[in-house]
Amino acid sequence: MTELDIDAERLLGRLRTLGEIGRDDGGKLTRLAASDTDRLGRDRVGGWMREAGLEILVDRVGNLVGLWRTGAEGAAPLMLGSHIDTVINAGIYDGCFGVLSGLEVIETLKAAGARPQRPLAVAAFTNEEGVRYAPDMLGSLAYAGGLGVAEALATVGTDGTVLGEELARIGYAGTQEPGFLRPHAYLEIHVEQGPVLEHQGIPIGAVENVQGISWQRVTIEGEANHAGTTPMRMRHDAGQAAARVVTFLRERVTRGNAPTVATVGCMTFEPNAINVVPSRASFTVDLRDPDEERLREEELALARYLDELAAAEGVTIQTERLARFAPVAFDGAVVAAIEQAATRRGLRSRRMTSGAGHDAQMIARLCPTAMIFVPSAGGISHNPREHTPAEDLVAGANVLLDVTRALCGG
Ligand code: HGY
Ligand code: MN
Ligand code: MN
Repeated sequence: MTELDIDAERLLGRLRTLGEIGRDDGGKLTRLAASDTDRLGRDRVGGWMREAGLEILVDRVGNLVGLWRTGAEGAAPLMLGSHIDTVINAGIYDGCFGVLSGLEVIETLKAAGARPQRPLAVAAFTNEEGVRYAPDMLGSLAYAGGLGVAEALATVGTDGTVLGEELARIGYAGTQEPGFLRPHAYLEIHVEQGPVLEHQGIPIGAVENVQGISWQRVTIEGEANHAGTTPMRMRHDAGQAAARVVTFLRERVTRGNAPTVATVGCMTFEPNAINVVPSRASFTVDLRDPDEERLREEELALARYLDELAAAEGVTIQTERLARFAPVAFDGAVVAAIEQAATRRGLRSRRMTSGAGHDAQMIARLCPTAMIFVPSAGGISHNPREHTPAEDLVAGANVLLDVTRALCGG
């Protein structure tokens, strides 16, 4: 296979440009799914896809796809992609690196006069982050047939908006049915968002599986009372009960050496007044584990603890499931192709598990799928300090190019 390289300056420049879209007056970057800033990001990426001569296709849940109709008539496309929606106060690489690298690979092949044996597509999936609308990976889940379109569009956000209405408002309520292109294979490149590659000095991760995810919202109803006059033993303090759950989770998942992780990322009290015992606490629990059995055990242990807590504190506790995805194993042949491509470029690689959820976790239901990771500085992500050195970004994108060529004869 003749050596071909991506256009590093074009890729890095686009990452910086997209990374400026959606910053607030304080410079914080936030492009929540189907928001006005998400629209601006979509418009920018769709413009680059159009300039590259790709056909732009949008499905009913807003998944944005650029398609190069080439190769054998009727052949299933090789799909690249990720997401461009972000968390709150985000970095510029999470998701965006995957979409822009996929576009860069296609543009490089087109410019080189390559003649792939199959079409090439690059997708930006809706609402991968799940910050505004749960579950996360909603767009790719719908694309893979794991969530009905009507149900997806009826999803109510944390701000009370309805996803379908918001997609229509920003002009991305497309007409294609999710899954309209069934990929031959799917490849996603992503920053690792963890410390492993950097710590080991390895530039390429050949991701062979993604851990399972369990999201739920817990609501504790206690009794408002006077902070000064109510004896401690007479309180039904929803805030105190919530704090005990947070401590329980930390102590439970750190008691052994299992890789289970637990996070309480959102918490609100009512009436949220300095001198009122909280009557209500609402918070989210994010549990993850690469082993389905262990994940289920952790969910059950939490449920048991909530029952005990309700009795002990004299409160009522309700839970609402927000997302639940089993661990996913990727395709061994595609993982091997990633390792071979890295080796051919003289790059060390290692097989690894993804701690974060990804669209690939959903598209793996449709076709052979795998991911490429590049190192994250300090293992940091979901944080404006998220960073990956340019040489690692370019090396990763070149490996994506080579695997793409290997998979579609480009
Ligand atoms: O939550 C996740 O793992 C991903 O960032 N949506
Ligand atoms: Mn991501
Ligand atoms: Mn993310």
